[in-house]
Amino acid sequence: MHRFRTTVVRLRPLTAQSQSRPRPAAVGGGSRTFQQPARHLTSSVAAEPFLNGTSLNYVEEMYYTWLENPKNVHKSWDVFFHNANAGAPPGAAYQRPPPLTGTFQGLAGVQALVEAQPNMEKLVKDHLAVQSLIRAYQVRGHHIAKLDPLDISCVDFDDAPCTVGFQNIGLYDLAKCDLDKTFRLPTTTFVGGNESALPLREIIQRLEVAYCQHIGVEFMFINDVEQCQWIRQKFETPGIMRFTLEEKRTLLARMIRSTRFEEFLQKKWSSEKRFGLEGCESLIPALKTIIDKSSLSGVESVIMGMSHRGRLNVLANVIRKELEQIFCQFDSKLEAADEGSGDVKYHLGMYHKRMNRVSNRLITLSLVANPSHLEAVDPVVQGKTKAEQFYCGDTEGKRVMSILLHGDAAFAGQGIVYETFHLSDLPSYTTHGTIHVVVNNQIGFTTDPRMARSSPYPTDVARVVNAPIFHVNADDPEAVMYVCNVAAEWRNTFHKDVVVDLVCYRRNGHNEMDEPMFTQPLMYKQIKKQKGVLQKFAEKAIAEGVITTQDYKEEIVRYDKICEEAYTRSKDEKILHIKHWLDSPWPDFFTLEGQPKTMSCPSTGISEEELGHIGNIAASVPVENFTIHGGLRRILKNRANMVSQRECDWALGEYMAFGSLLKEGIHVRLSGQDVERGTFSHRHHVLHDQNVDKRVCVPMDFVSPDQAPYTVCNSSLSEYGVLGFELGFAMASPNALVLWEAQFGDFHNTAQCIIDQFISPGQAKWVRQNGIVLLLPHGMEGMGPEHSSARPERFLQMCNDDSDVFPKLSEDLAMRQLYDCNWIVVNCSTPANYFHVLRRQILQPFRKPLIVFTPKSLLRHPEAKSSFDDMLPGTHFRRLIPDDGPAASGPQAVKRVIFCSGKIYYELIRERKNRGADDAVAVVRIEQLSPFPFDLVKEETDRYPNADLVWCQEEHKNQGYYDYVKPRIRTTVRRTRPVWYAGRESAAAPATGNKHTHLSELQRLLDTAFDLDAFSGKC
Ligand SMILES: Cc1ncc(C[n+]2csc(CCOP(=O)(O)OP(=O)(O)O)c2C)c(N)n1
Ligand SMILES: [Mg+2]
Repeated sequence: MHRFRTTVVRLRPLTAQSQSRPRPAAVGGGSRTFQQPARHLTSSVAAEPFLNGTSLNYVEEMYYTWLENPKNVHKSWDVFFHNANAGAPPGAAYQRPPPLTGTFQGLAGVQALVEAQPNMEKLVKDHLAVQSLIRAYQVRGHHIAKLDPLDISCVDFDDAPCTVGFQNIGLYDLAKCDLDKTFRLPTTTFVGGNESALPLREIIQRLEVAYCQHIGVEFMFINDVEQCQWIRQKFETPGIMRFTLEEKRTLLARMIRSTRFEEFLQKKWSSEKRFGLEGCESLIPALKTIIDKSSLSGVESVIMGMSHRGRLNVLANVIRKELEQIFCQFDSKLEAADEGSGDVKYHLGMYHKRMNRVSNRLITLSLVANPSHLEAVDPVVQGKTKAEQFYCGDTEGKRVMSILLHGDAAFAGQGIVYETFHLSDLPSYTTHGTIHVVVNNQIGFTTDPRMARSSPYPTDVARVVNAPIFHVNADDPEAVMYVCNVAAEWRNTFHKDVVVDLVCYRRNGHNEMDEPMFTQPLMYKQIKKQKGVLQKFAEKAIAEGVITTQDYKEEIVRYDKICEEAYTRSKDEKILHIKHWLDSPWPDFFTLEGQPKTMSCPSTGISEEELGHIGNIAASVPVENFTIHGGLRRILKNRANMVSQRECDWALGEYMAFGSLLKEGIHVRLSGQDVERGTFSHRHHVLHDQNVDKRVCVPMDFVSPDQAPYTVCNSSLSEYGVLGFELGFAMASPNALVLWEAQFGDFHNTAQCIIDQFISPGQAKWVRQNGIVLLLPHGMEGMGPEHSSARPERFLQMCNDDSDVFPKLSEDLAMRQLYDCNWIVVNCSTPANYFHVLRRQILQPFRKPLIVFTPKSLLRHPEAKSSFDDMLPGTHFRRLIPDDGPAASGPQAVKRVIFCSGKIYYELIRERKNRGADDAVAVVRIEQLSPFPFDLVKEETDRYPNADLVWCQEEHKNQGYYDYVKPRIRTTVRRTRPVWYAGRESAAAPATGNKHTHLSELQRLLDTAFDLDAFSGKC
């Protein structure tokens, strides 16, 4: 009894879940009122020895069965439920069941029944025990499943004891003699098939087959009963894992391709790194099964992300990249045809449309190019998938889906995996279910899982989103194929994430040159003894008569010949075209040669009428009976006033840019933390009804009846995940303005990997363009070391323009510079310029990432406003804004030109006015920092021949823009004039935490900027 109690205690949290199962409709019409048995019974549990917390499960089972048909339960239960429904007080109803024939007749009758059923307690206990045992298999069967082909698994379940198996029935107070007794099966199992009761021995045997062979199903944490039942049915139903002869032959053929491909590469290029798949060859049939099944259910496009392991094999045998294109990548003599750095072969992406032979439907497969940084591509794939779904109106993910492949160490170790999972169920980020496949070779480079993670499985991170996890022994290709089928069906049914954990091994070292015996001697002794999976599977298939030995050998010869022929053809390739490895082509956007269709950009201004119209939308609540907050009413009124005065603040400038692009059919998507309102409460793109929960209004949706859709979405609190996602979204189409806004600019560094590995060098590595916009609030406003700097110095340091080369001046210089740059970095000082730069992003004939340092206090600065005149047709983005005051009218008399960027401009002109230095000092704003406006800076330095040149910034000297602009201004003046510095001194932190220090630093730098003797005598 003690052991039984222990088991019960252990299982209690699990049994509690069963109370949430859907209730079957009551039979026989409306008379049954006993709708919540668990609750009725709980109240009287204390009074009844056999009805404790755990037995509720059993009673509940009985109740549902009785509801379906009273004859399906023992008469005593029938009477009991009948009486309870007839109004018997709960305690009395089950304490003293009445005689079998009558209605409730009082305690004497009930006593008679108990006496007539002396084994009642034992009966209940045994049924409970069987039910617990079944549940234990469902919960813990995977603990003892034979998942590891090497049989050395280091999965550590801590103190969780094994509670299943014949040897453990004692834990449930069952004895050997019970094995041949027949037990009713609860509705939470499908092991019975068509039987509703089975001998215990048979129940256990079937559970062993379902849960403890080569598949370990982890799903009981899912808190949706329907989903649990679905999985149980898929794995418990007797004989469910059967394949046709045809399916088995296809599987073998795929195993042959997978295995022989690696062997071929090994034979031809034995000293090249390829991160082969040996030890997990069943990955290829796994992916192909998922794709076949998904194609059959209507999926037309699959977007994949993966790291190094097996990538070439996936390209060759899943995506079907021409083999010669892969082989020629191994030729070190091939010249690169494209500009840029290119990338190593196991990072390149691919896009391919082909006929799926199983479904006979066209399917597009793309593999997104990725950096070495493991898992970084995950959110990018999700974003691209979401975009493709969005643009084809696939609101439920039925036509476009993603597959993510992971390594075991990376899946457990990289936080981006978790961040990406958390996007999976958010309305503006969900891709309606991703299939994750983990190549779990039980090692990460040289590190053993026992040192690499604290969770038993590498897949435990997926539990947070209630994704079922199917662990499978990758040495059993049939089991692999089965779980992949189920995973694809799961996604197609529930549109939620699912994980396939391919438990395998890595036959070689981390790469083919690496010696694994240094660090994993025992594992690799075992691996050396391990028969290859193809050989094992082929032997089984031959023994079962699936294929003859001769057919098998011929199939191998056939595939080897395909490889050889492709190898011969690959020798004809003279030039390496990275653009043949494009993952996201934009065929209509470029010419057939992949060039921009023009090299000019039209005016980014819009008509007065349009400005007025969009401005009025921005100032209105365009739906009836919608109560907005009083403070917002004031904001909107203020906007209306600005519109009537023909001017814009920052928020209105942004509105004009978005609204006009939407009107022109360009989708705009703004995503990031709290972007709907705006961190600084200036934007208010989503209005909330003050009286009705969740009722919102997005005025931007009312710009024009045939406008493109506007997406504005508050994101999860993740930078890495969300920026990656938006980058992927922007990848799908050039005809969308996709913006990610950081809460404060400095938080972008938690997404540094996306910036460093994808955004900055993406085009150079992968010949693909991307027009993503990063909005990074920036400015020294006394808020302390954080919340101040978006780190302009880092973005500028990564710009690819040459500080020492003054470009050849020409009409199209600005466009050429933009075309050649890796990204554009701006700090706009006026709403009009912000408006123009956003519109230019779309109107220019190519796509480049745009980094915008956005203001905070300037959002409400009375002078940081623009007139409609600066936004009308014929106006453009101004890369540099010259001084237009007295200094510009008398340039010869100007003693100093202060170049600056961003908010400091307003501090400078205020100080200049205070000092009466308007004639002596010119203040010039560089709005586009990179590509650097050499031509316009030259005009300014030429205009003021007698002035000294100063760069002024509010950031510290080793930060901000100084190191970037100084050599470029020097190049502009052919190093004939020095460029002095007025700004904060070098420092480790971006800003002081002390308000007083902040203000005195500011004053000091302004003093220097206007002290015309500050630099005399220095050189
Ligand atoms: C973010 C990141 N950190 C470190 C590395 C270096 N690295 C490359 S492969 C690897 C091991 C990966 O192990 P696992 O995810 O299990 O994949 P496997 O190589 O075993 O297939 C490491 C640490 C990397 N590529 N990316
Ligand atoms: Mg690994």
